[in-house]
Formats: sequence, structure tokens, C-alpha cells
Amino acid sequence: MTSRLIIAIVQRRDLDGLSKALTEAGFSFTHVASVGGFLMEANDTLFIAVDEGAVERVIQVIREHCHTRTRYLSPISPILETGGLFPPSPVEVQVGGAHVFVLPVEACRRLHPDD
Ligand code: 2BA
Repeated sequence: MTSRLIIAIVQRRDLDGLSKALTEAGFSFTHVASVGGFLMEANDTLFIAVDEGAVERVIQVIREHCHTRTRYLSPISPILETGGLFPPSPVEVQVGGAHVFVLPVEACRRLHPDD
């Protein structure tokens, strides 16, 4: 009985390795392309429905394949906008490993046209 839906937001560079590892571990998932609201960069969201007892195994696979990376943002300076000479220092942002949400599933049905 499927009873949890794991929603995992991962970095695009981790997707291939994570997909392969989840498949090898026997987990089904759906992947959709997504965009982070802060950086506005492409990332990927995986929907993984599993029995409650498998949640920690899935999280472990995600943990092993999703890495933390440092990104640098260059803020637009008001001084530069008015013709000043000194660009502002880039701002360091740590992205990932992954954001994981675990939701209860009330029902999970595969529907066929003949049912
Ligand atoms: P983004 O929204 O593009 O965020 C990328 C990174 O920017 C974040 O990494 C975080 O380090 C930083 N960041 C985000 N919002 C910020 C803010 N208001 N002020 C300062 N820094 C900020 P992560 O935390 O690893 O998040 C990676 C991606 O996971 C996010 O991409 C977003 O797509 C998703 N995400 C994170 N938290 C979420 C949440 N509560 N609900 C839904 N999606 C979430």
C-alpha cells in the first residue's frame, strides 16, 4: 500500500545520477522540470510515491546523490546604475543538496479505461 508522496527538488546536475540510483533501488518516480523562485535557475522536481517504510531509504538515496554547491550572485549596484566604477562583491549562495517534502497519501489508484 502506497502511503507517502515524496517531493524532492534537486539541482539539474544531480538528476541523472539520482534517477539512475532510484531506478536501480526499485523506486518509481515522475520527474518534472522546474525553476527556483530565488535564482530563477532550472532545477528538477521528483514525485516519488512509496510505502511509509521506504521513506528513509529514498531519502538516503537522495542524500547520497544530491550535492551542495556554491553559487555567486552579482547584485546590481545603484552606484553602477548611475555610472560608478566599483562593482559590488558577489554574494555567496549555498544551493542544495535537495529539498524534500514528505506528504501523506490518502489514495493512490491506477485507472484503466476498462475499469
Ligand atoms: P531557488 O528558489 O532558486 O533558491 C536557490 C538558493 O538560493 C537556495 O538554495 C538558497 O540558498 C537561496 N535562497 C533562496 N531563497 C532565498 C532568500 N529569500 N534569501 C536568501 N537566499 C535565498 P536551496 O535552499 O538549496 O533551494 C534550492 C531550490 O529548492 C530553490 O531554488 C527552490 O526551487 C526549492 N525550494 C527551496 N525551499 C523551498 C520551499 N520551502 N518550497 C518550495 N521550494 C523550495
